[in-house]
Amino acid sequence: MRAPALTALAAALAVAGAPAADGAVRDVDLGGVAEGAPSDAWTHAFLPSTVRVRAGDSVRITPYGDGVAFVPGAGAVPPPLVLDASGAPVVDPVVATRTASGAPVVAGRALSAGLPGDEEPEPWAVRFPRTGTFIVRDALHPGVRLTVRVVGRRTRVPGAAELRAARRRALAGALRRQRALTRRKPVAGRVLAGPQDGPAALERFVPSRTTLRAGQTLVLEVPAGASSRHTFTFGPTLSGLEDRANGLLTGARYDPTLALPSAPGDPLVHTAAAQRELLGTGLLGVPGRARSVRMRFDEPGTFRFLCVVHPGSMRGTVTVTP
Ligand SMILES: [Cu+2]
Repeated sequence: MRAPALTALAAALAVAGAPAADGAVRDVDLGGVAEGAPSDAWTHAFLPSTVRVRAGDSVRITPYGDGVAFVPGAGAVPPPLVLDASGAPVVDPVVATRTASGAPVVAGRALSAGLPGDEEPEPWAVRFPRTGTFIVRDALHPGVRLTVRVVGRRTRVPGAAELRAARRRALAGALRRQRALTRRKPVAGRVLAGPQDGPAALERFVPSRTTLRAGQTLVLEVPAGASSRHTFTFGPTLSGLEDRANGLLTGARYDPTLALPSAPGDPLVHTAAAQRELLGTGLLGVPGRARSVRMRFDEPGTFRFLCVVHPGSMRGTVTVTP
């Protein structure tokens, strides 16, 4: 959440740095889903992912969800998460701080739409005064990038209608992949968080219900090259966990007790007592962390878990029989 004073300042700067009157403004979406997509579908992409504009034009990026549009300074691309001295993942402050909408791209200076707060994220524009090829990234979702080709003022560039059509095509392509993902079969002994195919992803566990015998071990994993961060977190009640997890990203810092593994060891050992406390994998696949962990279930019962990054949609159940 941003302080009100800062928000007012940002608004004032946004007006001061509004796109130049002589430049066109071209719209690009960050994320979004097509109508008819599975309810937990997500698209990790700029739509479209390439745009051609003239020098002096602006690209206005509308985020749908928790993406953060980010223009790296020359040679400096901070990872979405860095580990602080205690080993807890922290969002880089350069990423966390919103710069004025409409600001020009200047060599060596990073521009960021800032972290999403409690309110609906607002569109954020970047002006491209000079010709060349520029990359805008989603700072929170690795691999998600927008290529902006800035050409001379006499070169033809796509108009707003062409861009709209390109957005629709990109969404339709993602929808096909999202539907195919819903048909993907679970792998025995494993639970996958957030299946993904290219830009198409589902915010769910596959399978969402698993049954095994006491003493058996599950592999809990995220896909290779996943754009999203996920955890497997067991706790006494899902609503209590969800309360703790909500707003995980509204500060510049993850709650380390949720973001880090709650216990050492491989495998993590699940017991009824551990479930009453908190048993979590922490964020899987962040730099320096594995993308899978093993968890052994020692006591019979039915145990629910969720992902602290997506607590509303990503929930699952493990049933342990004697
Ligand atoms: Cu998740």
